[in-house]
Amino acid sequence: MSEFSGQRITVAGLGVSGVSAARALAGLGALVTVVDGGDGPRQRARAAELAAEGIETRPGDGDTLPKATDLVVTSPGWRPDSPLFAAAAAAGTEVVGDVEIAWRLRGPDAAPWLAVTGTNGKTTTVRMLAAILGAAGLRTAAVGNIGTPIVDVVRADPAYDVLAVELSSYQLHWAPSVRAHSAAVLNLAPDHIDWHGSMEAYAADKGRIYEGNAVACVYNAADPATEALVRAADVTEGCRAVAFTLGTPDISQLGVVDGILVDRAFLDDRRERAQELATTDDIDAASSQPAAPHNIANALAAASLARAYGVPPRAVRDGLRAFRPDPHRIEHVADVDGVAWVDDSKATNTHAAEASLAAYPSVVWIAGGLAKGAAFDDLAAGAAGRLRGVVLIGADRRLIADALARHAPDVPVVDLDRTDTGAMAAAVHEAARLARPGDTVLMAPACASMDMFANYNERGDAFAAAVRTLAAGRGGHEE
Ligand code: UMA
Repeated sequence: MSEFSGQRITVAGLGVSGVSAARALAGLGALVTVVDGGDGPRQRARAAELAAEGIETRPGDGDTLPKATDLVVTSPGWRPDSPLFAAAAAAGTEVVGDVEIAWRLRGPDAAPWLAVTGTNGKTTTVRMLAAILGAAGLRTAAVGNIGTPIVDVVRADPAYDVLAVELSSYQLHWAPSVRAHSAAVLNLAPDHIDWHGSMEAYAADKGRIYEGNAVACVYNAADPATEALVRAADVTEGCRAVAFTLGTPDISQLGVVDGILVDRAFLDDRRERAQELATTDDIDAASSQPAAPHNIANALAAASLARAYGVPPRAVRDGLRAFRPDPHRIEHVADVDGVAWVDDSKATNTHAAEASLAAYPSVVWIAGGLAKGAAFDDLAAGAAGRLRGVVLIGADRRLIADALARHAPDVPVVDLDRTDTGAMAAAVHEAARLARPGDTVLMAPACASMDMFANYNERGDAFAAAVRTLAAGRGGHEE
């Protein structure tokens, strides 16, 4: 018998996490109703699938709490101030996320979690971590915000040895009991402020990842905000604070010396010695490009968590060599008439866009989408000297246009005034007109994609398709 058996559970959201939670809970004998504010083709298709399995669904009504609900299980994207949760609070009903359910479903011998959060680099780091754990011969999976709901793997048979878990600030907000073996916060910059209400609330939710850590709290030596979260956390007795740095590491740090990733944290004689783990050339060894600094930082964070779990140095090297980066993350799509076209659709916030804009000397920048409460002044001021021109699309493009007018008044801006899916092809056309040989056209929107696309993958695919059409017309060279 499970604690959920016979309970009346309302699941909020007919998305990836809601469907997975609903199926798992119904399978354990809970009486599940899934509600969703949307009533589009996607929600209706999922509602039909669940209804066929005997699960009640209410697409088109995300505000009404079904009668006699014992527990609400929310998908991560639902804001804490949603009317459904006000109704739950009024009724004295607990609200938790699907990650919390996954934690409560673990058996006594369940796989420990190595958890990663941060404003940027989470997905890459978790994938690197899974590659390293796999190279050590461990049965593992990269799960969580990366796209595979954790509920789907916690009760897998045969069981996993250890899980590499990406947790977003939303998921951490709704998962009060999760206690990772070890966890890392990669960096902290403003994002999702509209959802959390303030930067402080966002940071506090991120900091939850360190609560109750058993072996190591991993932070970024270059980002004091991440260290402050470690200091504020209530961890298990004996848990250590370990930092990663792009410089020479101190004791209890992992860092880089002459292109070699070294560990001065997870070896007995760390006062006298450093353990070589890999070289920077091992990171994405298949690419001809030298590893970018942020990816070296991600590799060090992944190595820190793997070493905290006891993985040998050779597996760190082998895992990093085997790792392949995600599509849509600073992905070179084609060269056309001496102009490089780069897809960084994954840059869904200003911090990520700033990092990729800084990598190119002369850029035509395609930007815009859902701003999520962000301000664009710092980004516009920092990029001004590198911008050949800007093409704006999406719902919140005016915010970027206004910031550019303040900080880069001489840069030509094409405001497409469109939010339809076809706007990306028009943006590529305008960018081609602005670009000169030697420039890079960079689609790094600094915004979420959901105003125009299902997700950032679809946005990146639309960009790449438009660039390929352009290349075919002009005889360009595709990657
Ligand atoms: N919905 C409502 N009312 C709301 C909000 C949503 O009815 O107020 C409904 C929508 O109509 C939709 C469903 O809820 O049908 C979607 O729920 P969701 O937005 O929580 O999305 P899921 O499909 O369940 O996907 C979630 C994560 N999405 C978000 O956090 C927004 C996915 O992360 C994650 O991969 C997945 O769970 C599995 O764990 C995506 C993401 O954008 C990649 N994450 C953000 C980020 O990385 O910045 C945090």
